[in-house]
Amino acid sequence: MKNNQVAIIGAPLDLGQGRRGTDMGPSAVRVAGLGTRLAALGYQVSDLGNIAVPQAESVADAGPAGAKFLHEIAASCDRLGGLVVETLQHGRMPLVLGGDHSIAVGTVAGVSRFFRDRGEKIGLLWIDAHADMNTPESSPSGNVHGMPLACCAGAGPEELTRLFGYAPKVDPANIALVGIREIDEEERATIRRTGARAFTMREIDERGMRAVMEDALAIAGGNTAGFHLSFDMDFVDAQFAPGVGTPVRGGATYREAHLAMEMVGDSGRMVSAEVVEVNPVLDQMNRTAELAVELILSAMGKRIL
Ligand SMILES: [Mn+2]
Repeated sequence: MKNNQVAIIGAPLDLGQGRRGTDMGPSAVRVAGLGTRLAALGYQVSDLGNIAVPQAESVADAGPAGAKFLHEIAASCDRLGGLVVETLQHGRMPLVLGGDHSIAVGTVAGVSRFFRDRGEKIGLLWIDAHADMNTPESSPSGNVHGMPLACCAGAGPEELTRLFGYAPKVDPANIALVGIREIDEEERATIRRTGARAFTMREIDERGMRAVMEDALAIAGGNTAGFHLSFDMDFVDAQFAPGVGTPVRGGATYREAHLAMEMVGDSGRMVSAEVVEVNPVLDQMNRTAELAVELILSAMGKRIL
């Protein structure tokens, strides 16, 4: 599946979460040298710029309390998904920079749709401290960035789940969720109901990152055209990735995160990727964006030796 052509797409959305600033994420990751470092690794890189997204200050009515800014987020995801489809049609691998995690609804919709049109299905590797499996009914905050994985699995507001006219975007049998350590009470039910496989931090502690990633890659990569990687920077412990909106202690170490991404690179089955929730307002000297670039490089095949 190795594709030498990569297209960077910025999705500077921050409507999906309460702590503002992820709209600056794409810029921070570019400033950390993503494009030139991918080129140094041998990729042909094009940067498609940022998709247009509304600013919170320009939206008069935030809409439903259970899913704030739902209409604006759905419109942004529709736009992003369309660009992702086009990118794949041009033979390029989409690499999307968030933005809060709600943009994944658009990215995954685009990748899913491209392969669906060819009679193929994709897997989904979701790396995150949270399960992102809330629905407007279960969400304590109404922030959509806590819902995108549920949406990809077909649960949630129709405006998001039925983007491009069908649901689910990914068969839950091919969804692997790695790194979770903070779940809302009612979210557990959605995880069980969808049947997605969740690997908790406890499981990583007990079995080790290598064993967990082997299983996760088999779930997302088995019987599919390949998988999409959705990487939330809050997976990594806040001591290495302080610039995220919802840090949770007990995250992956620097090396655990790299090992996970090196195994993604070794698998050769990643068809698209996104890195989300980089928040420069909360960061220290762009450390989190720099780590994001390093981890992307590992997933794209960078090796120590
Ligand atoms: Mn997330």
